[in-house]
Amino acid sequence: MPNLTHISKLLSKILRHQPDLIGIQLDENSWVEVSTLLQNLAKHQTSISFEQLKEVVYTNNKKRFSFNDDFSKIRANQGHSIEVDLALQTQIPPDILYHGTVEKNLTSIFEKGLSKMNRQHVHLSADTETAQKVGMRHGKPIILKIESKKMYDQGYVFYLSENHVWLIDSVPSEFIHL
Ligand code: HQG
Repeated sequence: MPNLTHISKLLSKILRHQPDLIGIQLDENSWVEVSTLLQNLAKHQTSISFEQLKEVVYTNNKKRFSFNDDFSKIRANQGHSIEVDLALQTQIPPDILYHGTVEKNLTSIFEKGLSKMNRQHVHLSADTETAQKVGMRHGKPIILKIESKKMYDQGYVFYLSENHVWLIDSVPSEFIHL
């Protein structure tokens, strides 16, 4: 059986970006039947058991996936590029949230603000360590401070994913500081 990290990466790809890679469809809230997922993975050279799938979900370092209450469905908690409605609850953010990026993006970010690019939301975190890790995925990390409470007070809507990623449509540059 492939290792857990490999399965997790494959699941991220399928459940956030390309369900058609293994011939499945997500429902409008991003769920897919666990049985369909496992059957179609098996058809595509990745036979894993329900127990192994549970292990991936529960040991995942960022809690990227969730089951529904009766374990019949699974979905990715955030990070989608395909259009889904995660039915997220709006939340009051802390005073400051953080965004990890890299230097080459800064001119554009300070000109246009933060955009969701290929994803459904801009991703922010409550701690600098997470922002550091997110930035590091693109190169030498730079951490931006976002005046989230001020934005909230001005009517911007914030969501918090199941795995504690703060999500928002966009962040205008006036609220972004180095
Ligand atoms: C940048 C991972 C130029 C933005 C992480 C980032 C996260 C701009 C890149 C999640 C810009 C997009 C998302 C603008 C934004 N001009 N560059 N106006 N606005 N950018 O990967 O936030 O491990 O789509 O700074 O942990 O890096 O997959 O977003 O550098 O939570 O679970 O455009 O992905 O989660 O890159 O990461 P991404 P992200 P997983």
